[in-house]
Amino acid sequence: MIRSHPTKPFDDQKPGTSGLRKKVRHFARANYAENFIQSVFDVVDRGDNATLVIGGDGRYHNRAVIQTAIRMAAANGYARVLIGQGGILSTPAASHVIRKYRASGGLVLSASHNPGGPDEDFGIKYNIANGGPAPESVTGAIHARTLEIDRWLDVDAADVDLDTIGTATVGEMAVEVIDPVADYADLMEELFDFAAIRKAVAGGLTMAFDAMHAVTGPYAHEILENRLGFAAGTVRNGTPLEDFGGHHPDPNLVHAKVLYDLMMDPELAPAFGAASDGDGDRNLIIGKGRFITPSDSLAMLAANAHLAPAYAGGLKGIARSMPTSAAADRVAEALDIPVFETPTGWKFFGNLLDAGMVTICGEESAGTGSDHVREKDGLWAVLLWLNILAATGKSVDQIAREHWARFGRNYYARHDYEGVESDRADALMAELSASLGDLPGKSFGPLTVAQADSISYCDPVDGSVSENQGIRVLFEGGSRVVFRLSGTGTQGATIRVYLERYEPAGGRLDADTPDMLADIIAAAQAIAGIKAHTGRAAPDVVT
Ligand code: G16
Repeated sequence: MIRSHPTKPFDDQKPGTSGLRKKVRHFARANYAENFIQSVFDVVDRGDNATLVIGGDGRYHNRAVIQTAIRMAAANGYARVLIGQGGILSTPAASHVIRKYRASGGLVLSASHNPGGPDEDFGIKYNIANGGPAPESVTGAIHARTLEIDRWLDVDAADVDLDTIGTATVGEMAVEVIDPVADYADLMEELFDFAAIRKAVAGGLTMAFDAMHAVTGPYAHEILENRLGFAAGTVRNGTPLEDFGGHHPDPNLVHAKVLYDLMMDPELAPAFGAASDGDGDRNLIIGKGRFITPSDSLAMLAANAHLAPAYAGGLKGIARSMPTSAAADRVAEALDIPVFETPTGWKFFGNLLDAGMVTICGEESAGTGSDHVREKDGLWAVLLWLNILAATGKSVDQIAREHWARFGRNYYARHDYEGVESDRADALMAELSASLGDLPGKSFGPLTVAQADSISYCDPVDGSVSENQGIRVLFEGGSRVVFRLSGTGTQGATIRVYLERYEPAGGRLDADTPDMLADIIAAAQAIAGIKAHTGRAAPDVVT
């Protein structure tokens, strides 16, 4: 029997860059998750006999929300729900399952790279039938619905056993608990030359993969150790834990420092090191003695993708988010294919991928992916790197050096100021916006501003316009600084400052990044008055 529960709207359920993210305690309040899920069900396209995928990264509160979502889906007329065993589906695996089983959409329960546990973060994101994050037209409709919702529906049913693969019935709806790894691992085996990688492994290729106690552990065990033959122990921290072992599952140089230190150790480092985040969509790539920035990784993967079977026919185009360095643009130019610059957020790549205009996409925030799914995909990037290493027999360092010698090098860093009072961060951005017209022609040390603007994006496929997507200051000679507020935090505001300097082929290609960026960092301070606004003398995280 369907039950209708009266409720009142919450005024803070506007989805951010990647869905609704809040502290667990905030999410666990009466009606909070229910209102959001009901708002999704009330507005999304699903037709008759719809299938819904529910996946999560295994963080604290995952199982409780899954049981709620199952009862609500049954009351809202879904015919079938697919759930990963244990409530687990990495975000890229969820995207694949939505596409493969022709689901009308999916609920992805994750706060990505944010910490987990009773005092940490939780999130819900809705993905549409193409497997990708809902576009702004849909998230806008969901948000509007949250502001007027007055009831949510469920059925009276016991919890489903999430740990046993099989089928159950809730109300009139079928619930299928599926193997979360198999479909995804099979897809990877179709895309990449597993035989060549296996041969390289047998020939001595070694690696360390840090799953950060997050969702990729089971995927990495199956693919890297079982299918590709890497030694047991290659996958570290491979058991998903509800609190990620108390760590921050963000694969960057700060939170994956143990891996970084290992890879910089000339005696102990394996040939290749990688990590992934809470929900498995981000990646960190480090060769022995050589860290690869996410922006460079996108460019190097694009330049070498033809070595993997799925991309042997070439790429249709490349897309990158605006704060991502322009390294990939030079590859696109050499390949004579188009490059698209989108706002931050994977959802902006969806239309380009669906329209067949691009094959590979990437973001500075450690996300890279292709048209195989509609999410960024951490293990996919790792496997494409492995495929390239196996096909060329070169080291990561060699591939990087040869790339820079050919295309030049985009020195790049991101400075994050975290937990800033929202008012102060807003004031900084407002003042910066107001000063944009005065900046062109002004000099900061050796740098002169060529152009300064606030980014707005017109989607080339559907013509939709997204405004205020960050502030960009371009200097003469191709250096650049971008300022934007993070859309994924749950506490105060995070100011992100993206710094980039291009050094052409034949220039200084092996200098230290902080040295190369020093003038731009000083200019960014002067332009935005970060210290005056935030009281912070230095960023909290540099990646
Ligand atoms: C999400 C989006 C990414 C985006 C990132 C930006 O990542 O999926 O496409 O690059 O947010 O984060 P911020 O707004 O904090 O800079 P994720 O991994 O959190 O889903």
